[in-house]
Amino acid sequence: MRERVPPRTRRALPGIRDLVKGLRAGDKRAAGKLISLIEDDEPEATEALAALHPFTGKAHIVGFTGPPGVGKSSLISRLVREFRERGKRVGVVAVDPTSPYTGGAVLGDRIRMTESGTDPGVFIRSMATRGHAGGLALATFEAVAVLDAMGMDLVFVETVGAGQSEVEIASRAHTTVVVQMPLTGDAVQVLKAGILEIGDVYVVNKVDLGDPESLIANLSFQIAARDGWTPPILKTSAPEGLGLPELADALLRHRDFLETSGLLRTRELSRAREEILENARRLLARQVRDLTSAGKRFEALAGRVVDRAMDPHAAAVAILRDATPKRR
Ligand SMILES: Nc1nc2c(ncn2[C@@H]2O[C@H](COP(=O)(O)OP(=O)(O)OP(=O)(O)O)[C@@H](O)[C@H]2O)c(=O)[nH]1
Ligand SMILES: [Mg+2]
Repeated sequence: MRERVPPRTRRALPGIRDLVKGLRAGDKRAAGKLISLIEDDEPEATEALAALHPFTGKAHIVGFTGPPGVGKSSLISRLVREFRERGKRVGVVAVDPTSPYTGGAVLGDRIRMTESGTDPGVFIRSMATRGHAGGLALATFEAVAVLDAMGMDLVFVETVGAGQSEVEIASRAHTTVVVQMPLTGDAVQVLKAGILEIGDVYVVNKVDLGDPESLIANLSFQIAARDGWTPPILKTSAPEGLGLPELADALLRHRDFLETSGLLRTRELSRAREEILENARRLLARQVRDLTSAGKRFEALAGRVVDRAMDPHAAAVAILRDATPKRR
């Protein structure tokens, strides 16, 4: 006998309500499901995020950026342990499906790097977000919002790769950690453009492998105090745990500084502005997609453009004029 599958209608909403309730109660399966909806850019995710929004805004969001292989994942794994020992709940969002977070290899056995891990105070998730109509940054911070609403005290965001967009994502956090490592041999260390402006905390990792002093001198020469905060430069060795308590302390100090100086609100406002615009762009993209897949009108416009009866810009204006704004 075949089970009857209810038609997919707007009655999917009670399901979302249950997911949100589950998430608030700390259910990791609910968190995983919600982040999957975000990854797939499902309209249900928008519904869920609207319901979650009042419960967000409590977590300390820390972004990590730095060249591939510099040790970001290793440092985050260590920090998760460090903050668990301090009684904090920690979430991690890694913006890359290739990041070695699944399988528990990085964190070892005590804390599994998967959402099914047994420690209720840790949730780690790698995200694949290519093709997200709102862009990578929006998808990332929607996932962060899920972990925030789940009650995580800290949420780490790891961006992988050396592109400008990854740097921008990391710097949208409350605290941005820029990770570098000393070069061995006598190669001259070249710092990526923009890196000197965005860091709230600088980490020179892998100090067990090379002499960090010239890099540190280089950094401290170039990094200036901003808005009353002088970014510290810390030395770490992730496998040995060297410098990790100091790094954890620096993150908390920066959070305190943001709160007492009022800069926390400034940063939140700037992120809110970005997110409003990204949501607007996504709405537009969805409307255009609906219209183009609706077919006839779109094909007619394409024909007019080819016939030189209309230019592509005017056709775009026409198609947007047709769009019926929907909230989703
Ligand atoms: N010797 C030494 N090895 C390290 C240190 N930190 C990380 N590693 C090693 O360096 C390699 C890359 O570390 P990851 O933590 O994956 O680096 P990542 O920056 O997250 O790399 P991507 O996500 O690919 O950009 C791994 O083999 C780590 O074990 C360190 O402080 N010392
Ligand atoms: Mg990594």
